Amino acid sequence: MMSTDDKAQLNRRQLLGTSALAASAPALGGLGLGSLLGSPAHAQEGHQSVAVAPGELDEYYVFTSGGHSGEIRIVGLPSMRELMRIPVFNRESATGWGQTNESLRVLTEGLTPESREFLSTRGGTYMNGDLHHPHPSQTDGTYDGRYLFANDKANTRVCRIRLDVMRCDKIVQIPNQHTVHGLRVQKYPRTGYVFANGEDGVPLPNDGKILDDPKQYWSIFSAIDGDTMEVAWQIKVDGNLDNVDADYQGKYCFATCYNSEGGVTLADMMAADEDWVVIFNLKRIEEAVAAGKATMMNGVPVLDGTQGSPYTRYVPVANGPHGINTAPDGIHVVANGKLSPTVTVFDVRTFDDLFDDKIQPRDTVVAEPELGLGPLHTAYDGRGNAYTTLFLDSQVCKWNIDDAKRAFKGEQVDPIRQKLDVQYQPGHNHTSMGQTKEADGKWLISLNKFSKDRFLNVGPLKPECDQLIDISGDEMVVVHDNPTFAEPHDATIVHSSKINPISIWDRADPFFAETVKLAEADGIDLMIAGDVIRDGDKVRVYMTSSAPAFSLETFTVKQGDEVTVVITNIDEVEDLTHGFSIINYGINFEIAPQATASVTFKADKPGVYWYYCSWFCHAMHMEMKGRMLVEPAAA
Ligand code: CUK
Ligand code: CUA
Repeated sequence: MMSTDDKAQLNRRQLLGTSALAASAPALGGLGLGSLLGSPAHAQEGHQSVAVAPGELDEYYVFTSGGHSGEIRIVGLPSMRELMRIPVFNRESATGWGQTNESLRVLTEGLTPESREFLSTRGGTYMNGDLHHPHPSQTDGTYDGRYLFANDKANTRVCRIRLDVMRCDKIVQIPNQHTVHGLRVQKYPRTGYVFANGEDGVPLPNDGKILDDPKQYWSIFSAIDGDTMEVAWQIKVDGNLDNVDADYQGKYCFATCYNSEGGVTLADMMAADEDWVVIFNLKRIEEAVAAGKATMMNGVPVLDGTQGSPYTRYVPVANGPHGINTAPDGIHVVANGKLSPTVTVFDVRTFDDLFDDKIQPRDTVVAEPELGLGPLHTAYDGRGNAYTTLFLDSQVCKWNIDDAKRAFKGEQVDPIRQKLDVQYQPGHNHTSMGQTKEADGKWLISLNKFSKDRFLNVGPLKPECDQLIDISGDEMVVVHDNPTFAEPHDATIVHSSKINPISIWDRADPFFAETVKLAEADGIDLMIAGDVIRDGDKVRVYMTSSAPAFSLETFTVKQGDEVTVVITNIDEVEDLTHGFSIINYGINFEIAPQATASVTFKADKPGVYWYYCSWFCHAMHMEMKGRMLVEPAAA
């Protein structure tokens, strides 16, 4: 049955315009939200169906992180089918990410000078990354379909994925900072800033002059300009920084700190009873940077945001908070206790007074419910309820924000609505559209760290277990288990209407514009190419691909030449991708319809080397091949 609460919240949703169907829900009373808002097929128990029939499309895109796989994955919801992988901080065999000149440009151009030098003897780029937090760009508090941003915890980078082509087009490595962990985007007026938490403290500069002296280590908070992918400003903080989120007003962002002690051992980090949430005042920071009050370090203005600064406020919370999540009501922010069984609820409307020193830091706290053991992250349904993962209890706890506030004021009310077992040990969780003001309260995904007995045994290394939970009714119901490879930390569930990718590349696309310029300088028309240009010991081989043939069936180079093969897929058919692989030369990449892709390598082995199309494209796909003849140097 629908409670009065639910009805009130439905009216709120109606105001926000999130669902035309929701408007009729109160009148229909006992039917329950699931049957009104769900997919066409409904199971008996009244929960929404996960079934997406063959040929049918999912309602949502889920962008999940690949953790230390370094990639982003696109999953369809509710089917939980994996739709695509976007290589980012990894090297990827099928697409040639990390091998093509176009991808290497993305992987190398944003490196710090120091890393460029470090990597010069290591292939020029990092081969690993640890991608935790994928978050799409927003305009006015909801997704705008432009970009997706994510962090690399392993090598202190932030990437940008273009959502029109689902490809990474920019990576910036953040100077002065040691790791990027928490990452979220500015919600209002638009993204805008991408906020990136520096988790670990190091000396500034970190050049070896200071080593085992933790008192001189600093953590850094960075704001990256999402349009230019340059670091706009940084701010030095006390303690460390774990997770971050932003408000819906464009005024503040806030981060958790689990190591206020500045410890370098587990015992040190857990020593104090309290840590804190640090709040950043964006306007004050921008004004100070504009007024030249920042110190330039490695090309970035850095402010001092340690305790007592005008730019920050430190609000004490129980030891070891982890996730921090802004509610879709635009008012509440929840910091998750991790080592404490509580979560701390802030009211962002109090932050102006806090920065004006009219109230004390703890006056910003409006509730602190005890939920269970190991609260890590919180998601929202847009109906006033919050869903917090309990890592140690292996549960999701559904609780009501208003009731938690009443209990905090001393009223006898239990904010907890339901505790649901999940399998097992959840980290992040996510609701459909729940990180926007258009939270629709239909689905929750719990990203569980352990799967143990949930799937066929695949050896000592088990998959993770992403569970889909129907939250459309009064009770949460687990409806699907999805095994995933290492390791989804975080995800974003975006309604499909917000994302509009193209199917065929635009020839004017900036992704391969540099390669087009190279061809123009050689006098080559890439759409009719079939030429070999020699320039000293540099050879450029231009060809087209059109099913089932490359325009060159043979080309000849000399041993020792630096060879660049440039291929343009002139097919205009949707989904007609070709590949180019040279046998025993370790070369393979993908060329999508109307794209140009290229690779550069040294032809250091003489002999006959067949190349072939590696993406099945035609009945004569097997015959789509040719030979590279490498003349011995002595000849
Ligand atoms: S962190 Cu992994 S479970 Cu990197 Cu967002 Cu909380
Ligand atoms: Cu072209 Cu297979």
